[in-house]
Amino acid sequence: MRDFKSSTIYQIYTRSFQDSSGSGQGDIRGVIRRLDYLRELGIDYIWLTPFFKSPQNDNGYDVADYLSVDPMFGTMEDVEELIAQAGKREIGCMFDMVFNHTSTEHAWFKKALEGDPAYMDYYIFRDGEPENPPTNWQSKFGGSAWEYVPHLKKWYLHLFDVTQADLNWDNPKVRRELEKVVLFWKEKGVRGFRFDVVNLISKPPLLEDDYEGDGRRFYTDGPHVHEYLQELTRNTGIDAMVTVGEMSSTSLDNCIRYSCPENRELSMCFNFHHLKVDYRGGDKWKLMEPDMAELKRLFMVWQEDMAKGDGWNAVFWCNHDQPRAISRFGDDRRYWKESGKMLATVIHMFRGTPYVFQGEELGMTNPCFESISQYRDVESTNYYQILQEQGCTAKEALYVIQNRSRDNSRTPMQWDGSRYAGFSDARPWIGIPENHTYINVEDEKKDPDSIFHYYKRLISLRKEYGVIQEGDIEFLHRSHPRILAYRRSDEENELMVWNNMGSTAAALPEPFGLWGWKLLIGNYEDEDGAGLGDDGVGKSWLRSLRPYESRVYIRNKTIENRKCE
Ligand code: TEU
Repeated sequence: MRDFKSSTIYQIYTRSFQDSSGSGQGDIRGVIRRLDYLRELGIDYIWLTPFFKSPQNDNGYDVADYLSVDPMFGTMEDVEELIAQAGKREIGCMFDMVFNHTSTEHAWFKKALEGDPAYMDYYIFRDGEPENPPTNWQSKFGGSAWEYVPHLKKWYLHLFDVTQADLNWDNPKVRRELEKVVLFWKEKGVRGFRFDVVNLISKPPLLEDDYEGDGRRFYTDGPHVHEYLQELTRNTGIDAMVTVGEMSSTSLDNCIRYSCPENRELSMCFNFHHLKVDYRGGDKWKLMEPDMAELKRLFMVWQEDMAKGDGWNAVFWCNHDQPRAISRFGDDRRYWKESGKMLATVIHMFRGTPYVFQGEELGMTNPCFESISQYRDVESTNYYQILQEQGCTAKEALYVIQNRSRDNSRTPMQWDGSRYAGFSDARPWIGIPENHTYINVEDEKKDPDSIFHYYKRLISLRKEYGVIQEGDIEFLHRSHPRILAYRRSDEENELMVWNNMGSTAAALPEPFGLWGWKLLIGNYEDEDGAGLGDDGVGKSWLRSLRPYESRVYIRNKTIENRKCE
């Protein structure tokens, strides 16, 4: 299996990828059926969102048994076959370990509720009066982060849904149990893991009220988190595998520590700072146009400083918790194709490991459902109410949900233009955007200029050029409002990546001489303005970029050096 620096990882939202049973829900056999597609795209690893036994209150992120497969998704044999079939295609499977919390349906929590002290110590219970939660911390899905259990006269902590109880990682027994889970899947042949909100696992010894925020500053990147991750890695031997931690509201310094090889914690981290640039006042539920200057600033800081610290980024725009990037940072109507390709170029030429979320490689968009009844996510339905309690009209609340709902990314994979998009024979569990009639795998495979073929090319370029994987990175025109330009270089090659992140043409602050440079990839069919000679090598100047235009140029340093000698 490929090392993670030259790999591209594909995220499968298992419930929405492919239904093989006619239930209207995606399943494991559906994933097996589509492995050849992923191989064609050039994918090295697939990360599957949780398919473990679960009441599905948070679509599988509420795990009731880490070692069994929810019948909704298939059987253990199906999973074993998936691992084997993926392996045959040189695709490694990464499973999603939700270790910050379990479902309240988990056997451990049930024993805790029976009052068994050993299992109560698996969770974070605190004494208290029914009307007075131990702290004022807020759940990430809205409301208090504490739930009262009358017969125990205690509260338990849930940073997410009330049915997702936080585990007590300070209890060594919990850590041993979770190591067993990792080893179980490792022995089945899994090649990597994604660890859900893993920077929230270490809570401070004293829980106190937060008068500045929702409590996150006390438990994010908590006191023992690095120690616990090192221990998990050491005791399970996963440092030879691909591991990625999802880091909520984290800091750059911590991400260096999580991902630098000498610390032996994880291969890489997800952080979300760049996906909050359209949160007004930092509030996800307050809309604003993306602040492109801030987006650029975050990319510059994280790309350059992670490299300096020998850390490694997971680079991405989309996942199952985020609206579709093309609807958010691009233009999903007028410049659908151009902006989809531009966004891909920005990420795929970065230093780090790119993640493609299912359908992103097609330019799938937000569905823009017209009624709240079409939304499924617990967070969306909660916030629809909360927004109205805060004074929004129902229409305004719906508008916010349309833009911010996690369901934006959870609609079924668009395989073809048929009624249920080739996802299922039955009515899917969630609606399908109407544009599946032309945004779909079948049509895009036929069109050599499609977003799909562009992703395919980006993925193969990373494998071909070491400079894309590990080259140094330096940004140019740092204060330009729309042009995101950077130089990558290693001993052999130099790369110049130009992106116009806006909907109108942009002049370069100074023309860029193309002599000696070769166009590696670009998102406009005609090469006007590229200044290319017949041999594809630049002969003149690049002076401006068209709306959402991307151009990547390469020049071989060794040839240049030879010329100088
Ligand atoms: O998400 C963690 C997280 O903090 C955010 O994605 C957050 O849930 C969202 O943006 C709220 O605004 C992970 C999973 O990716 C998500 O699907 C789960 O619901 C969550 O953990 C709990 O397991």
